[in-house]
Amino acid sequence: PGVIPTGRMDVVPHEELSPEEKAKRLAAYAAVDEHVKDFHKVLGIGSGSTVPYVVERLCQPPHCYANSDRWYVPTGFQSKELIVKAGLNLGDVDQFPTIDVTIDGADEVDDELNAIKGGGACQLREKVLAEAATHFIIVADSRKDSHVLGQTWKQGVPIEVAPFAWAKVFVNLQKMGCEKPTLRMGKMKAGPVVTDNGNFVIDAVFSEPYMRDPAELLHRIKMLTGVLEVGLFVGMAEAAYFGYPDGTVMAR
Ligand code: ABF
Repeated sequence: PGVIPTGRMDVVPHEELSPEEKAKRLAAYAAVDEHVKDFHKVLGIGSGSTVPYVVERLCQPPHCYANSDRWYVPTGFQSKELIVKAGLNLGDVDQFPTIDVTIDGADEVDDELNAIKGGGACQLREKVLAEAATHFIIVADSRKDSHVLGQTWKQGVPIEVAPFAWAKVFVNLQKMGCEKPTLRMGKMKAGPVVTDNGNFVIDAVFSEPYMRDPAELLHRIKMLTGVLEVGLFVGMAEAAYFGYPDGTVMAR
């Protein structure tokens, strides 16, 4: 009583959502309820189609009561729009180099909570926000849950590269054993996808033996000059929440 909830979002009734969307919403709500505390002053907001449900939850009681003194840091254009449209305080990582909790989606998560991220071409900012966070939490639907990376996400490891260096990195990846590097193109194929940081993305498919040691693969790719960030998030996540179409959520 006496406290005005801040933050606004239109909430689609649960029964109107598809089973996949319901699963994403339930995973996001469970992660927020478990990991966001009233005293947290800075939250990192990731990218993708699951994260809008994170923001939705943060705009509901009891979380919304903390919104007026809390700052939200986005991983890219999409999450910035989400934060602004929800009426939340928009911050940046140079203002808040330490974040209490970052919640983000993933393309695939293995048994050790290592993840492939970057299907939305935001992996550089996503990794900065994951590393800046005291607690990094993944939210996803059950299709992302995997034993070994590369089993369900067949598009390859997203690698953000300086535009000037993309062809050289491409050759480096082939020499390293990458089966199929692809320069990611825009929808109309008129030119490469350009990230929020003005860079290109190479999607690099590696066979299972490489994917079984994501730490080593990450290290080798990162050493290539021109590579700005690799969409392998190794040993970063504290927990992952997977929503299932039957309405259950599994946390690991
Ligand atoms: C971001 O959004 C990315 O790292 C990943 O590519 C994607 C996951 O999106 P979704 O929640 O739509 O599956 O988190």
